[in-house]
Amino acid sequence: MTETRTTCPYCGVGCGVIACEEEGVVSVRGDDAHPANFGRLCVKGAALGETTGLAGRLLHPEVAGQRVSWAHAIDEAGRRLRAIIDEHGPQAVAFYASGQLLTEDYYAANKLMKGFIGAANIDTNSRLCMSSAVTGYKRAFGADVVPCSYDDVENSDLVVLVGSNAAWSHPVLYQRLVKAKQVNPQMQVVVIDPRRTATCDIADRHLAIAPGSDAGLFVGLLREIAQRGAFARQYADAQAARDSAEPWTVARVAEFCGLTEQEVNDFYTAFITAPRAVTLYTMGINQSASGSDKCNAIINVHLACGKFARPGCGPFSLTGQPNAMGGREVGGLATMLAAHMNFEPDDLARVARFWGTERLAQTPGLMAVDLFAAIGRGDVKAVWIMGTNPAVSLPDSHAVCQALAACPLVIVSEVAADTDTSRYAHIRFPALSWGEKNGTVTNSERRISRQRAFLPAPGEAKADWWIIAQMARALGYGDAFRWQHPHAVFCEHAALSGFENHGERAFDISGLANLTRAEWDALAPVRWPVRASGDTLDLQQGWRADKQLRMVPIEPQATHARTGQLYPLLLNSGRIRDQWHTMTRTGTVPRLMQHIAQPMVDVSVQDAEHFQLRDGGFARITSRQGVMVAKVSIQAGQRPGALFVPMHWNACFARQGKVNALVDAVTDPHSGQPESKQVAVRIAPWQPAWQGELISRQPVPLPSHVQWWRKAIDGLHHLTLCGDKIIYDELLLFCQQRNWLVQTARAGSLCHLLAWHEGRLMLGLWSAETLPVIELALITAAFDSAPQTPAERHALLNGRVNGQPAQGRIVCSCFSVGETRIRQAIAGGCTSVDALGQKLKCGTNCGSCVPELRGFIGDVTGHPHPNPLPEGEGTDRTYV
Ligand SMILES: Nc1nc2c(c(=O)[nH]1)N[C@H]1C(S)=C(S)[C@@H](COP(=O)(O)OP(=O)(O)OC[C@H]3O[C@@H](n4cnc5c(=O)[nH]c(N)nc54)[C@H](O)[C@@H]3O)O[C@H]1N2
Ligand SMILES: Nc1nc2c(c(=O)[nH]1)N[C@H]1C(S)=C(S)[C@@H](COP(=O)(O)OP(=O)(O)OC[C@H]3O[C@@H](n4cnc5c(=O)[nH]c(N)nc54)[C@H](O)[C@@H]3O)O[C@H]1N2
Ligand code: SF4
Ligand SMILES: [Mo]
Repeated sequence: MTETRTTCPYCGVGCGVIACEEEGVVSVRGDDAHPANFGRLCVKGAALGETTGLAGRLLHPEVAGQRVSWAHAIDEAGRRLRAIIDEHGPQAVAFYASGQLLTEDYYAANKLMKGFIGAANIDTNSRLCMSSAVTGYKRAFGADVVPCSYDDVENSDLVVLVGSNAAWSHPVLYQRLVKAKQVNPQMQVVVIDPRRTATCDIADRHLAIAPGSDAGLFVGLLREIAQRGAFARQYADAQAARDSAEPWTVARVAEFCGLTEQEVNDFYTAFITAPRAVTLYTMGINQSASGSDKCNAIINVHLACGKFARPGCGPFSLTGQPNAMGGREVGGLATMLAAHMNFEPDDLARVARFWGTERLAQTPGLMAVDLFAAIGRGDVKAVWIMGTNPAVSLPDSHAVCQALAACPLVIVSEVAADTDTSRYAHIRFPALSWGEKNGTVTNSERRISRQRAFLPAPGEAKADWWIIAQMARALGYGDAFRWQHPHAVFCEHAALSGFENHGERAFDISGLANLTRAEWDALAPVRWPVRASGDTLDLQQGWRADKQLRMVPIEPQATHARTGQLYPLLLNSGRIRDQWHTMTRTGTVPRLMQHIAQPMVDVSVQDAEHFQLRDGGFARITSRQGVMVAKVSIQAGQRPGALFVPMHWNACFARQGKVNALVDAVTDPHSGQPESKQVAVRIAPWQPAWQGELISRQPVPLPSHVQWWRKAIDGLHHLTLCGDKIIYDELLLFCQQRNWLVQTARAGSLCHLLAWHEGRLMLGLWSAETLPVIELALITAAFDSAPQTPAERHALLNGRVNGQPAQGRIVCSCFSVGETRIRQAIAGGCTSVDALGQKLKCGTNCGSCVPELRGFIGDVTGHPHPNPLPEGEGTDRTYV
């Protein structure tokens, strides 16, 4: 058994993980010695071992869908890229990268595009995530510096979480906060979020703010700080910021934010009087057409009342992805140069000197949304996408897909064989995944940690930096990309951070530039800066004089989304606890799908009533851009007028589950970040005629009128289906064409079908007017080893094996009441149909389930249990 210290590849908390590998089986545990998590892991981190299998991996290079050698793939990609550059200039090509690349990969991609191809058209998914936060810090501090650490969160008097559902998105940091509050019950926690989230569990106060209105709250706080004489220090533009805040009285704030004056006042008092305060902010702030202003509104109040540059204080933007921060360090965004330098003459000359290039891009490149618009217009003719899935995650995804479909050259570096984006790729490069790749990542608190390989490279997959270096060679720039190991890339990056720095750039890790490979291999987690001179530059403690800091005058803006008669509701989107982004990894782990298996739409009680939505039923959500289908979940903590859906589902996991099909491509004018959190929509109930579960050995093509959701299941395909028209005939034809033996049961709207081939179960469909709850464990066992007797086969056809009843099957269709609940109620004393009806409502509408209810009651008292499928309904048929 080998044990390897590495870092979790999911969120920006950056937890240390110890990976144990024994004969290909991987298990993980938290690393006690890692200062981000001290041994803790969340459910996603704990399930990492279950994601290292090779099912669904892209393992060989492909050109036009055909497996080719690496030499061929690189040659083809290089030749086609070169032809486009020669004919149309470097601006006609682009890279679109990711905060999930390692720093070494990211550095290499940025160097190739900006330094040698000579255009700055490299942007990343961090544009959708962190770019407003970057703009906020740069405007205030003159540098992209996060001035806080996790210790500050634990050692504060007031922790404000705004637009952050840390309980689900940054779970281990949230757990540290929970613990800190237990230790220090005086600590106050305020959550500012339009909906009541899991994060509110420990909140002393939850401000259910009107969507998009946060700037009003913080600008009003700035005014209040001045009014109460708490303005501690003076900064550039402080007066202008105060002036702009003047109209934002408590009354106006309360109206703008949909809060009571009391709520606003109480929050202001808590903030101003707390000796120390930290504000944690994430996507509820950043993903807005005025996101950078919201970030500065938050930074302004921390500066104004001196809750800054001392322990337990500060404006703390949490990074989302494991290496969003590393991407900022290498200049992965189109608007920055490497090592925190900018498109300014001195910086440009310095970077060109360091890289030894005369081709360095001189002006910023296209930001993500503009980049895909340029692809759509045909201005950009080639795009290389690495480590991100823009066909899902960018707003207005229909337009993004159209752009990709029309783009003459799409190259995708991926770990997954099939993604929404890679379906458009002409050339696919197989990349190493977590556990196989080797390099560094930087977390939210600027801590650099090693991700170490502990598994062999599968198939022909290669490290992203290696693929980039090969492409550089193919394009004729090989001399500047001679690295043989990620250690060499890291040292070059570290050296650039210190190059002609003279203490001017906060990002300086030149102290790590001369690490030997062994030292780099053993590198312990370390926070930057790490300067070669050994000088410490404590970014938490007054690293800049007050006069170098700037307050930004803010005019709060309403959300861009315009609701009206046609689109009366605001749609919000974000994370669920157990899924990661576009599900390419977490969507394959059965354990992670048990929590939420289908995209839901959270609806307030009032809206559910008004739009006639039933809890557990389906709804169609429509915006000016597109439509999605989700399961209705009525939530007491949901604001009337606002809906919430997960961001995760996509064309690989559902027919119409992609929220960005609805999102308009509106962006912040300073940061280019899209307004992903507010979209004007309408909602309507949809009652499908039938619902079912389909489990098969191989994918089954489905007609476009069927809605489906993929569920994670080992070695098989499992779809939950529903639609207006039953697919019995199509399925029968599918089996017929394969000469499979079919066994069916049909009774009214109920349709069960099993297909057999050479004694093996090939597929099973269990469908009815409402979703039959099938006994999954027993059905998957039947795929492993087929039941032998006709009686067992009949029981399987019924959704239950060996005569055991399925758990939780829906019995009362009208009120969606399942067998398990009914049996529990009977055990609890409901021994008549009337009593059951009073408690659960079952049987009180159409009454067709009453006999079955009686049967259950009889069962308890020793009477026979009626079989929902009468004997003889199942028929064996052969199609030859
Ligand atoms: N489980 C899980 N964890 C993750 C990820 C994942 O995919 N899954 N992804 C990671 C990444 S890349 C990121 S960026 C982070 C994101 O972490 P978070 O930002 O915490 O996640 P979200 O769910 O996108 O949004 C947070 C909250 O913003 C709220 N919100 C929406 N509009 C507003 C508003 O106008 N004002 C306020 N105050 N709040 C609003 C939403 O209701 C939501 O609860 O999570 C990281 N962690
Ligand atoms: N409506 C709405 N849209 C959103 C958001 C939202 O809250 N609402 N959130 C936004 C945010 S904050 C983010 S960060 C984005 C995330 O959106 P994406 O970045 O598009 O989502 P991921 O699924 O993380 O995509 C990563 C891809 O890289 C692949 N991959 C994994 N590891 C590697 C590797 O080592 N190398 C390579 N080459 N590939 C790899 C994965 O298989 C996957 O296909 O979504 C954004 N979009
Ligand atoms: S909190 Fe984030 S980094 Fe830590 S284990 Fe969970 S997903 Fe991984
Ligand atoms: Mo993100």
